[in-house]
Amino acid sequence: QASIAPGARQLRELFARPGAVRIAGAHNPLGARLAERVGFDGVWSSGLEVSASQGVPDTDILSMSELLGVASSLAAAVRVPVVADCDAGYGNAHNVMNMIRRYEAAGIAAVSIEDKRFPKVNSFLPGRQELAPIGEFCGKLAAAKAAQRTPDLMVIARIEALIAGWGMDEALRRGEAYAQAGADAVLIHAKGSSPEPILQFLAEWTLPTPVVVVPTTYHTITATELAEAGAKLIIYANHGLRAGITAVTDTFASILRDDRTTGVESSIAPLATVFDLQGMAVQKRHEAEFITPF
Ligand code: SPV
Ligand code: MG
Repeated sequence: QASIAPGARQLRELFARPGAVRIAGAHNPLGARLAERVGFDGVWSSGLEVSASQGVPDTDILSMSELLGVASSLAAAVRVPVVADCDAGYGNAHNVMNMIRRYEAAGIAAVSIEDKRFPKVNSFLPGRQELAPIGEFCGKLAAAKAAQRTPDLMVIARIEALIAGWGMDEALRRGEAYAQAGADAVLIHAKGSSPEPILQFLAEWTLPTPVVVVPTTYHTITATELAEAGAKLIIYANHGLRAGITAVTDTFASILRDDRTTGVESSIAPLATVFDLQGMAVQKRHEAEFITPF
């Protein structure tokens, strides 16, 4: 078994390479393995995916422990780094410090916290999108950096100014303050169908602090174009979840309609793939090594 660096070190090494790092959202270890298998550089432990998978809104309903449990299970299942969506940090700076210790101990490579008021609301939901004061959020970032015990864990500061309708100047002002407060990267989020605001932010960003983007609604732009514009980490945050919803719905409906499963057999994964993804081949090898000989 080849030894691999801890996730945080791996992520820093990926950041040091030219071009953008691409990661995909997951809400369980199976999804994380699918992302790893197709070749993503890492996995995003998505708050939206995890909350949706539990059937609750993405509005800080789940506790830190529940989200940590999932993030930790993803990190245990794959060899690529896991970046954890930690919403608004689950409270104030004290909560952030506790959160950092827990996520760090779970082998998470990077945590993202956003400058929303707790409880947060998913960025794509219309209505209340309240931002925390800049000073308060800088305090959370400084607390996060003070709390980490290993050098490599990255703290991503997520700017919600464009989401909340506060404009580009405010987004840049916040990003600069967050970099100053110690953030290892800033995430600029947007919810329009045009990539223009993101491209403008990238063009006006002058600090060496890397920029993270989440091209969910402005999906026509390619990763190559985003990388050329200066984005370092690209998060495909929820596509696995949404693909699953469509595929499962269509499959279930087809079974009821056809009165049998023959019509879906060719479009669903064979059981062999399921066994493979859950590590049956590895367990067989271990059986030969650790059980049968004794
Ligand atoms: C998530 O995946 O939970 C995110 C990204 O925070 S998004 O939902 O696209 O805002
Ligand atoms: Mg989220």
